[in-house]
Amino acid sequence: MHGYVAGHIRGNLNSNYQICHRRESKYIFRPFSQLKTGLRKDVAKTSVIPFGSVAKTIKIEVPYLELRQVVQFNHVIGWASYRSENAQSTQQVAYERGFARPKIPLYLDISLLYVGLTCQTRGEQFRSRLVFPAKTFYNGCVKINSTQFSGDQLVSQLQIWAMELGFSQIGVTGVDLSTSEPGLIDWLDKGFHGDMAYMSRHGLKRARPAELVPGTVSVITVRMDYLSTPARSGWQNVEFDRLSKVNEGVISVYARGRDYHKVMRIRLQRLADMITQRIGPFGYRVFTDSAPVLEAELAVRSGQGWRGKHTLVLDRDSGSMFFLGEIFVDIALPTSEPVSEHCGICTACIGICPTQAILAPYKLDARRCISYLTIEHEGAIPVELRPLMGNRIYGCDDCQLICPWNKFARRSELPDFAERAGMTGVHLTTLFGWTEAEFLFNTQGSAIRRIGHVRWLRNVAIAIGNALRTQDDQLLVDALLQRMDHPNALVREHVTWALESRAERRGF
Ligand code: B12
Ligand code: SF4
Ligand code: SF4
Repeated sequence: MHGYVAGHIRGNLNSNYQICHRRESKYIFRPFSQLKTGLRKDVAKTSVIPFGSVAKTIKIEVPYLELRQVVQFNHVIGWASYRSENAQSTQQVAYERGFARPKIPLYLDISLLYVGLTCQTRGEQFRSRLVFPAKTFYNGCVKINSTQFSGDQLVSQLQIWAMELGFSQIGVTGVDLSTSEPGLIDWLDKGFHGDMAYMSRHGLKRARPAELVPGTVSVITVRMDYLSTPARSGWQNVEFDRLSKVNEGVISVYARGRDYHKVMRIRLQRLADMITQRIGPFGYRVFTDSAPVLEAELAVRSGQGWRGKHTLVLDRDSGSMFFLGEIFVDIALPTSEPVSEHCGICTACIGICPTQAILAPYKLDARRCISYLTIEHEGAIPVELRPLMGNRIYGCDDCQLICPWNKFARRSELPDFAERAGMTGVHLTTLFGWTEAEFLFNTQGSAIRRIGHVRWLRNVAIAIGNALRTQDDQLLVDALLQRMDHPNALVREHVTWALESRAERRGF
């Protein structure tokens, strides 16, 4: 280690020490032995060893040292490298900010703890944490703002808070998703994202949390169950039955309550606030399906479940009927273990997909997925896929309904996800008859609102067309005829297609 400390330490200590090669920087830590911090006498006199063991620091500049309750440093960390899982973020941050030398967050073993450190560089605040050993010489705990905790304790506490907030589980993972990058690149190269431009816009940032939010060293992942029907055995059959009622529109289970983006975001923010109250200010950002983040990959790495062959995350205790969310944090937390995968030889989700969107295990061509077609896709729905969509007018659940693990899907306790009136069992003519104002009113606070009235009519027109393939129904025909003059060409084209579906049934 080679370093330079030009520091002023309040509380009796002034230091201006040169740290030379092989000379332990005990001077940095000498203050500990002189402080009245409440630490017990049996705390060993410290050295820099725990620090150096994880941060292979080549050069350290500590121009200013300020001693508060424990120790806080405002300093610049020079050229350094450290645990391989963070090397990537080091480079990314350095590159992004145009640093001549990487500025890094310090990262220590999970058994080690940290106190606040703020690294000020070029007027930008690059927050990170200086980690101090817990078990090694602090009797397993560190005082921060008069509060004692260990990393493990904090994560256990997080789990409790998370439950209180309606999450089902939390996990923690690091920021290295480099092994997911080839899969992401391949998926984009094949054009599987269709016209979801936001999927390609940010390139590999999606797989690089520390590039998206510089300073991120850990990711807290959460999941939230959303099934609103009683999680009795057979809920899947109830949903399958809906698909056979061709005159009714089927809205995907996840979209029948309040928009999950809102529900999750508010609660993630509360969770972050609770952490702040506990450990003091720290750097973070909350996400749920709201930014370029590989949420499923983070979830899997943090033990929320395994990847099903339909690409969703599922778990033995909860199936896959849950949403994912994350808090990117600039503090190093102990990571949770991934779980083993339990798909075995099952391929039920692949087989049942109405549009064969799952080309192979873990390989989904979004352009064929009904969820994409009804929600994300703006233009005309490919004619060859329309008959395969049946009465699914918003999203699709088939690959989840067939999954044996979803017998164990859990019911959400949150009133937000309670099924709203008019979301199931509604005749297609009613849904198609909604004016724009009625559409906006009926979908207030719901994710459905995002697609807008035109796409809604497009989707329902296809469902009506498909119903007319199986039966004669003048009500449905009349509903279509009333939309023949719709000002939007997309709607008119789908109405025409739906009317022509009658002829196909008759074999003309
Ligand atoms: C884009 C998107 C879609 C697209 C594309 C879906 C997809 N599978 O990519 C469309 C519109 C089709 C879609 C549909 C749905 N979605 Co969506 N979607 C997303 C979004 C925004 C990004 C997903 C993504 O990154 N795709 C890009 C590709 C590259 O990712 P990938 O398929 O995971 O690719 C990886 C694998 O192929 C892997 N890989 C390659 N080979 C192999 C081999 C093995 C062995 C393994 C393990 C992996 C592997 O490498 C790739 C890189 O990691 C996420 C939110 C987010 N920000 O992450 C939600 C998200 C995935 N969706 C979600 C949901 C709920 C759905 C729907 C169920 C909604 C519905 N009912 O209609 C459907 C399900 C369809 C399905 N079978 O996936 C949830 C999933 C929750 C869960 N339990 O997993 C998410 C996480 C949103 C959230 N915050 O909760 N979605
Ligand atoms: S249906 Fe079968 S293959 Fe698909 S996710 Fe469930 S267990 Fe895995
Ligand atoms: S959501 Fe539906 S269309 Fe999409 S992959 Fe699953 S079964 Fe196929």
